[in-house]
Amino acid sequence: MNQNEQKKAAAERAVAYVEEGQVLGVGTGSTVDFFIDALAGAGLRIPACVSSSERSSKRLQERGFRILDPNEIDGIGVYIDGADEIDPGFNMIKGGGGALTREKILASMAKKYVCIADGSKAVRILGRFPLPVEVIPMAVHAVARRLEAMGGRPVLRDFTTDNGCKILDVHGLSIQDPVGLEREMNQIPGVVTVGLFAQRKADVLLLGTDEGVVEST
Ligand code: ABF
Repeated sequence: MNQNEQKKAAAERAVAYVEEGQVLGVGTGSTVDFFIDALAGAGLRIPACVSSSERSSKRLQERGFRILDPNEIDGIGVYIDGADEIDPGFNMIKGGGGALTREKILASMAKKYVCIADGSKAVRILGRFPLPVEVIPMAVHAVARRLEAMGGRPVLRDFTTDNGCKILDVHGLSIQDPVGLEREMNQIPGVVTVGLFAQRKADVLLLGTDEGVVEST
């Protein structure tokens, strides 16, 4: 299977994790796009969805799903989203698409996080993919200096997030302690969100591979 076929296979498998009658959390990305299409064909009873981007909300609405604001609900049953990297402990780097803050909020509200990804996303140690860090604009320079002091090489992305903030992509990290690094980076004044999902990591991984979808919990 090529990369797209792996994404599609993982996404289709995720439909089995959707809980009927509960608000569904939906992430963002090309793998999630495949999931939304598969969900639309499944005919499940889903009262509403919350999504991590305008892009996913639009795709869901076009297929007949009702979208709610997260402020209107108390929690999410299942949250289905992709990743840029995932390690054997299910810690993830996310935010390549720039939606990391909304993704982290929805992940924190969910009882279960199901990660869908193609085989290229599975790594032994996180960090080859530059770690996205969303930052308040006036703090970009100060935060960049702090990230350098932690051994990273931050590069400012030419992009403004849905929250009006900037993203520093931190290169050159080899993340041995994902929980500790997430905690440490979260303490830097001006950091909105770190794209390290370790304190709230995935519960289930559906990984598309040449041999089919590998399902692990
Ligand atoms: C979201 O989509 C992001 O956290 C991650 O950056 C991206 C993965 O994209 P794709 O599914 O297109 O590889 O999950």
